[in-house]
Amino acid sequence: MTKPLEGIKIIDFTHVQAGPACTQLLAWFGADVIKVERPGAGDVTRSQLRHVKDADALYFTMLNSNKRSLTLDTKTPQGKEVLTKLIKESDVMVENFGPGALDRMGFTWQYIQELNPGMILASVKGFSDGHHYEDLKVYENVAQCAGGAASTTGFWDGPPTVSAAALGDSNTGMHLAIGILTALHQKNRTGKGQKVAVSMQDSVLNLCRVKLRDQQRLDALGYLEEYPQYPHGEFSDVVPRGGNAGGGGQPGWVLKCKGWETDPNAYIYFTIQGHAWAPICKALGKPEWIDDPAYNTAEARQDKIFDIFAFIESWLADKTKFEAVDILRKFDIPCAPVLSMKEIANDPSLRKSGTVVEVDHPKLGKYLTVGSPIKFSDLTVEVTASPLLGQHTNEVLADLGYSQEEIAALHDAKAV
Ligand code: CAO
Repeated sequence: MTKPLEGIKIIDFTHVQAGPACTQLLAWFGADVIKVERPGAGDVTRSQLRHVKDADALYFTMLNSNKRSLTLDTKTPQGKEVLTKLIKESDVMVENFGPGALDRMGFTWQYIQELNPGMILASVKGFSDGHHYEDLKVYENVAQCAGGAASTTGFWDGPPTVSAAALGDSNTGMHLAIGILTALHQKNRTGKGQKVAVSMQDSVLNLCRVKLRDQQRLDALGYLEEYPQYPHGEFSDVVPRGGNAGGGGQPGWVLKCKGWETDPNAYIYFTIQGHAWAPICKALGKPEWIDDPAYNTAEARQDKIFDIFAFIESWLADKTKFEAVDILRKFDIPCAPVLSMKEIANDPSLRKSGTVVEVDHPKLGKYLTVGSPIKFSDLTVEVTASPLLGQHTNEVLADLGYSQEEIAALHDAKAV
């Protein structure tokens, strides 16, 4: 079976997480992704946080599956020549170097277009072109702080907090993948390539749009009715941190279940969906609340929402998070157990759907990684091991037309 992106050749000039997450996705869908790495060292994540001596770290293997690895020193004349040939033969080049690095290497956008007018150059930077911070190098948490996530995450009496979800890295990579596919679609019609640029700050903000919504509501009203600060607490002129409150019109909270004293994840998330009030009351054994005007509208419940949550916690006290969800699901109540990474790793449904997959690596052995979160009716995504450093160097050079003698000379010159 042919895969949707088969025939698309991608120069993967990415490192760490944001860029590799993007190109891994495209490789899963069938693109030929050639990861270009510095000889001897490679992507820094190959050696970061290793848990098996001399084997590539999970940080690398989980972001670079289904790719080929070409070592190339693009600062040598021979290395530049190889890159030039690759550019002429490829459809997409993806990079997430620090600002200006590609230009300093001699491969400006103008020059790349001269070499290959159909080329799509896709870049991740911390901040967008022309931004007053455009010169900054950026990692995940820097982007979460600059994109509005940190100031709005956490509890009101604690400091700004970053999320464990890679909102700055993998999320930016996903935005870039959408940009690349859009540019490829246009190229199919016009034959022309283009530059696709995504900044980590913009990608974080794109996921924090409801907080920009809230800033404007706060400016207009002076309060935000769905935040825990309302109606008993105080608001300043900026969107506060709302703890575990639901971000939309449905109040929700993380609630303790049986065993919370010793298990840090013995909790469920409980949502009080407005039209589910009657089933909630039935599930909790509180039928008298259904028609009580002190409880039967969202507005009436708002000033006692934490008393209601406290009551639900008393109902949960003798139920594990799984038992609780099994009861609540019968009443159509939106809820879920708070799952630990260990529970996720062993979840049979996630294994069955290919969302968590086991991969065999020649040096690391068997490891778990995430599979495609996007499911297709006509494509089964198979996750293969990430390449060893330079595993495909000779193969890629031969594809480019280099003879065995020329390849040996490139090795001698330490260009590959
Ligand atoms: N051959 C020769 N040189 C190479 C090379 C190769 N194959 N690959 C990279 N290099 C060179 C670059 O040309 C650059 O050289 P100069 O600075 O001399 O021009 C040098 O390696 C360093 O590249 P860098 O600036 O990208 O790397 P860094 O470790 O200093 O910074 C990072 C890392 C991530 C902070 C920076 O790349 C960055 O800000 N990227 C954009 C934002 C981003 O994607 N961040 C997310 C990372 S995931 O958390």
